[in-house]
Amino acid sequence: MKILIIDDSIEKSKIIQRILKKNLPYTVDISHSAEEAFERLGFVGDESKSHIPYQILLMDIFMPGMNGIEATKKLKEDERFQDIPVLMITASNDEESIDSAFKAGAMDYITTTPVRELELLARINSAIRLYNEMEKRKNRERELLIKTSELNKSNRILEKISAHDPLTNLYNRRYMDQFLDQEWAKIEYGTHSLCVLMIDVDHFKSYNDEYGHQMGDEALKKVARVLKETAKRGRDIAARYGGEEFIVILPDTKLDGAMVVANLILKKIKDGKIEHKFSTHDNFLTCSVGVAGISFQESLGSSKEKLIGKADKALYEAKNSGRNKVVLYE
Ligand code: GH3
Ligand code: MG
Ligand code: MG
Repeated sequence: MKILIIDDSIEKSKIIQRILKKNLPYTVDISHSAEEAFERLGFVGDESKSHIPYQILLMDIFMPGMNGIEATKKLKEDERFQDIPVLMITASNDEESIDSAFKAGAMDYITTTPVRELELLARINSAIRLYNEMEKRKNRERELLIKTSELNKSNRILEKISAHDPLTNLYNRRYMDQFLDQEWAKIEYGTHSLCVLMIDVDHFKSYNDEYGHQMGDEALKKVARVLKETAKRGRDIAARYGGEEFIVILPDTKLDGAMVVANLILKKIKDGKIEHKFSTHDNFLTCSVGVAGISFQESLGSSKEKLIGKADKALYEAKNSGRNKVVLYE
């Protein structure tokens, strides 16, 4: 702890310094003017300096040049010095200047005609206590800030985890449900329809049986990548519905647009040439897609479950009529 006495009176400052040094284990320095003190404090010159070399200031009210009230006001306007306790030194109980000193930001004052040792020490001790309390508070605030930012980070991670499927990194069913609710609420008169594609990998059980579960997982990841890069317009999302079934939601999209996306998915998966001996198509992995859409008019009195049900029916139709194809619900 370092204390700085700022007083133009050599005699008075020495008396105060002697008392403080005799009773406290702290360094006590003297500056004979506000200007000199500013230099010691690093207040002038290097504005970026964050380390303040003194923790308590004793400031004479009346000094030639800049007086103590002005000096206190200037210091307190600087964020770095706002929490440093400033004790005013005054020869008399001049109410007006004491009042201005408090307004300038002083925490207390001592009268020095004469200097009373006990009173001086009591005031200094309460300034030290105040300083320590403020330091503790600042440390707690810093810790809290760190904790809050760690917590925000964990929350972001948790949010991501709770919305995504860990294998494919696509959205999961939970998120898809919420998303569909939101999009359902956004369907308005005059907008295009809201479309959904249900995608199911063909003969995937036999793929697993033939190539093993790990290869199966890799194949699902590849399918997921195709879905993600194909459903990429505006608010489009792809999600894992469960197992080897996926869903793509295309908000504000006409049915013919949804058919384009569905056929593109089919083609890209075939072009991915994932070998599958028991496939119905050239020994490569394929999928089937059911497409359904709903316009504003149709959405009245309907529900998102019904929309998914239609896409599911179309998918069933695609499976029954040979797989590896897109079927539109009609
Ligand atoms: P269909 O052409 O009629 O869709 O036949 P299918 O064999 O694909 O359909 P079925 O529902 O009989 O089998 C789906 C298989 O998908 C069963 C399961 O082994 C596999 N599967 C589901 N989830 C996963 C997964 O996370 N990883 C792996 N490797 N396989 C999975
Ligand atoms: Mg399947
Ligand atoms: Mg299935």
